[in-house]
Amino acid sequence: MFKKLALALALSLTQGLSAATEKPNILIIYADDIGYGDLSCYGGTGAQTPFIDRLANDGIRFSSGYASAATCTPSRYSLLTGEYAFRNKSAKILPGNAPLIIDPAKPNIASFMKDAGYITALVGKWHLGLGLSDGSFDWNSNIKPAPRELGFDYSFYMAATGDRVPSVYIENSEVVDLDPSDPIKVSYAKPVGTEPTGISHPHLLTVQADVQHAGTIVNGISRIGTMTGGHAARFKDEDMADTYLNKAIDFINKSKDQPFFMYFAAHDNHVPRRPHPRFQGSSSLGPRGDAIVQFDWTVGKLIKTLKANKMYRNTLIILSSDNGPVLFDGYWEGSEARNGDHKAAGPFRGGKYSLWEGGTRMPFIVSWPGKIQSGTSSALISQVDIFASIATLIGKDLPKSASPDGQNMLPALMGKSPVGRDYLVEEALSQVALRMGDWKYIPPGTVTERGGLDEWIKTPVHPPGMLFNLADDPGETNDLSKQHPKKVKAMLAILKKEAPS
Ligand code: NG6
Ligand code: CA
Repeated sequence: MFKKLALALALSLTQGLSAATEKPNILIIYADDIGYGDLSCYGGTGAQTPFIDRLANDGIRFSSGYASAATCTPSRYSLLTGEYAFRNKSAKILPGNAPLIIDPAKPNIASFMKDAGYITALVGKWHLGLGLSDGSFDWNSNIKPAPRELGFDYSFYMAATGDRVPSVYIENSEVVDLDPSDPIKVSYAKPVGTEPTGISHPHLLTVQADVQHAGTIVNGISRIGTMTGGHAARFKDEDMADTYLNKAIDFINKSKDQPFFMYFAAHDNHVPRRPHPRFQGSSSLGPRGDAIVQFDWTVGKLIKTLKANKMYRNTLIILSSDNGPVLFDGYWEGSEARNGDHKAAGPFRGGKYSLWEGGTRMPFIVSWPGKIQSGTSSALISQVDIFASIATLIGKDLPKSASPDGQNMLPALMGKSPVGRDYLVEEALSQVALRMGDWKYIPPGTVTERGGLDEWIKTPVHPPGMLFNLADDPGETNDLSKQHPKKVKAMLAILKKEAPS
């Protein structure tokens, strides 16, 4: 009798466990504009990130993990669809009133996970457009198609970026706290309304901005674009990290009976950098570093929530960023002056907007304490692979049209194999380059990167292009194209095939 009971118990335990481990919770934590060298576990010195360092310690820290592009919209597009963003001509940095650029009729990672029995959520920055392009879109009624139509059961987000109007949150299909008698209008072309802007009322600003960021003033900060109405709905930048975190915590707490998939897309450390005052002075870098510390703290709280729910061991966490770092990005916040020796892009050249490695080489950490041994990996992997890899993980076939560019990198992501992709395409401002093995090839054209305050550096790339050996030369300073013409030819041919212009 006792034996039988014990056997039954053991059996149900193993069955329960295997059912649970087959479908782990999946949490993608996506930072904004945090560079390869910004986190202390990647050698960052200006801001300490103890919670992320511990996550990396529990899991695998990748040294060749990539965002698909050096700006936000295209990287996010690739992450959610498994398609290189250069295949979609609309996948460029979008204004706040752009139509949705992901086709709800095609599978994406959220719809796929929902179909697989997951409860799905988006919390944070969206920046992939909303509504249709036929002029029917209205901020004041049902916002559609939106993340919900793409398969997110729950969504709490801002439309674009912190520095673009409308400066409001949206929950599912409605602007949060919208007063119908104060409707929202948004424009990026001809200004709407008569509210103070950075140009008309510069004395109201709490931070000076460049001319592109000189639109409507919200919370003392002028934004890109103009808006009227929605006064009760406008967000306070200082509370944004806490607001997103609390929504994510609520979602996790409510997801006990069903595995969850959450895409948590933080604002930090995009501009405007207004971390909560309790983080003020927490780094040596000024607001930019304080926002990194705030991001780290947020990660710590998410992990604490998982642990409190006994979910941590059965949650696959992927932490990365959408593009490389930038110090000055429109507001005089003092990031240049305060940077000191901190190397935001680590050993790499360039950063946000740039085809140099700093644009797309990202911090990339994967943790699943129940399943993954800790370590580091130099496997070549891209965020475009996450969709296909997760599909393999949960054992569900990808629909035919899904994830055209993603490869199953599960063995590499789980630390079971040191081998990743043979090659991948890097994109910056619609230009492309190829990483293959240790080599990087940049075709003829121009490489753009942010210079000092409000400046751009443009480096011409003459035929036959530039070739670097990243193992010896991570800073891309020594062009070897003349020494290796065959390699140049072979890599150009692959690039032409992968990314026909
Ligand atoms: C640029 C903005 C920059 C930032 C970026 C988007 C100007 C001059 N610069 O156009 O401040 O908002 O778009 O960043 O307007 S991203 O991380 O979302 O791609
Ligand atoms: Ca970004």
